[in-house]
Amino acid sequence: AYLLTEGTLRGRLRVDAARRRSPDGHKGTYGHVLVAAGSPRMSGAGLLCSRAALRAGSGLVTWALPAPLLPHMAGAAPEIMLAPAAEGDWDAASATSVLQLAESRDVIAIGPGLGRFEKDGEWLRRIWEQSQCPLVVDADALNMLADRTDLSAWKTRRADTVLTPHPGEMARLAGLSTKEIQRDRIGAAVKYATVNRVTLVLKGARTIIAAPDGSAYVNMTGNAGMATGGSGDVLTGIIAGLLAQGLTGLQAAAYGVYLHGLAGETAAARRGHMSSLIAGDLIEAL
Ligand code: NPW
Ligand code: AMP
Ligand code: MG
Repeated sequence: AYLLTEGTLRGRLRVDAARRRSPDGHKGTYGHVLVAAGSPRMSGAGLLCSRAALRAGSGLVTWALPAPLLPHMAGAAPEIMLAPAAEGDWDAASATSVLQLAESRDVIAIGPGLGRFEKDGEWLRRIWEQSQCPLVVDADALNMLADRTDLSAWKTRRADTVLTPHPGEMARLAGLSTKEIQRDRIGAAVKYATVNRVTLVLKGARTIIAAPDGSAYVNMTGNAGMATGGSGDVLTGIIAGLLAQGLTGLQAAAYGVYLHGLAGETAAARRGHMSSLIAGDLIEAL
């Protein structure tokens, strides 16, 4: 495993070259993120994820959300476009809506605040197999994968796929306890990434980024102030925003985790103490 430093990002991962903003670029140049997230009790997760994608530099963000949320979210963040994708809760038909919306977007971020609405993974499987664009899978969408779904039986995705579990979600994915995951974080992340051919971000202090080829990176940025509700939803948006700008799954995951941690350090310094940090501060610090 490599330490994730600025040198690693610029050198081995070649992130620098992929991050130039062309002087004559327009909003279409920098990609369009589709965020499929949120439910009535967790609308904040979708809002944080969408705002983070914009702050990471994505040109456009559309937030696909359950229709009942729409009147409450209109105006919450005027830069974000809203698309009702489910009549009530996320249901079987909403996968079709997400796929239709994704046709004219460059990346899908899926999972924050969806709630637990379906256990067999079929909903996610449709989006996984039928969408052509890079995919970031987080939170409740990971829990669908974990419910005894054999991911290796799913069709290999043509575009990059990034999974962002925290240790609790990773334990569900791997069928182990959180303690077992924490005992060998690099081993668990590399095994899952190589077997399932995904980029795996195992979050927590010293986040691990594992690539499908078996290489792994250990992030050193961030602080315990980031252990606060919504902080992971922000990371999902950042990684999606970087994918939309043309970074690969591994580049976006590694650079996104690094930036997310740096934002945590900046936000803690601005607040005066890390204990006061909240997830929205990370977005402002970006
Ligand atoms: P324990 O307690 O240590 O055994 P869940 P969630 C473990 C949304 N949100 N190191 C830990 O287990 C999300 O997007 C919405 C070790 C913990 O109890 C999801 O959709 C918000 N263990 C949904 O809520 C803001 C760790 O996992 C368990 C660990 C549920 O997500 C909040 C919790 O995992 C939230 O983001 C670590 N570093 N981290 C909003 N404003 O709308 C976690 N664990 O049960 O998957 O619950 O992560 O809160
Ligand atoms: P989630 O649990 O999905 O909200 O994600 C929490 C986010 O905060 C992840 O990106 C974690 O890596 C980060 N985080 C949580 N605790 C710490 C910590 N003690 N040090 C650094 N980062 C942390
Ligand atoms: Mg989370």
